Amino acid sequence: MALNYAGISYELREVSLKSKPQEMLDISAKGTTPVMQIFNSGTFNQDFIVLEESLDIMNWAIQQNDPLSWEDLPDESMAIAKHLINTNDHEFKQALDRYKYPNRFPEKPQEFYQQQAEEFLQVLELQLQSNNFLICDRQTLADIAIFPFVRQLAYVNIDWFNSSPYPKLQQWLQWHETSAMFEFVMQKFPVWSPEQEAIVIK
Ligand SMILES: N[C@@H](CCC(=O)N[C@@H](CS)C(=O)NCC(=O)O)C(=O)O
Repeated sequence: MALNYAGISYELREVSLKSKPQEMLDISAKGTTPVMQIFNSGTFNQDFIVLEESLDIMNWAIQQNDPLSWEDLPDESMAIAKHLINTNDHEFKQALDRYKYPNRFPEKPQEFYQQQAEEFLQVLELQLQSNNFLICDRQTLADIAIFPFVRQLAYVNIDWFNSSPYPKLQQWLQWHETSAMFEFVMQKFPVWSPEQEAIVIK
């Protein structure tokens, strides 16, 4: 979404996590997606850098072009955004994984992990009481970094989520899910193979 927002054209290689291509592991032994290889333009020897974390990819994209000022925020708002993203990527993500796959974490019942995850939902709901988006009255990087994870949580038990006491969060999720940008990036592509013609996203 950040690449699309920044208007960056790139070659997309869809990967099956069950069968990671050697070409991916050669540039990133960590073996997680997304991973982005960026070639330095204007060099004769194929210099490149590799970004292995989605947040790094997002920040890189916005550094190239930030048309709607996703990162042009007052210091205080920026600090809140960073804090929310950090809580999302650590505490919330951990609770979400346990809530999503309770069989893999039999130490505690699923409700326990749901309650852990809900602590973050409450924080988000509070943020959304003053604005329609997490940081201010427009979409910023924090919304984009966090909403896919709230979406994952919602669909573990959508009836529960829709009847949960988080009406602002429900509206916020629905807004993002139905946005043109999200629909664009959710297009499905065949798994990459070296023989296939490059899929270039413009
Ligand atoms: N913090 C990383 C997490 C990346 C991550 O865990 N990605 C998952 C897919 S969404 C993955 O590649 N898992 C490795 C595997 O299943 O082998 C990021 O945001 O880039």
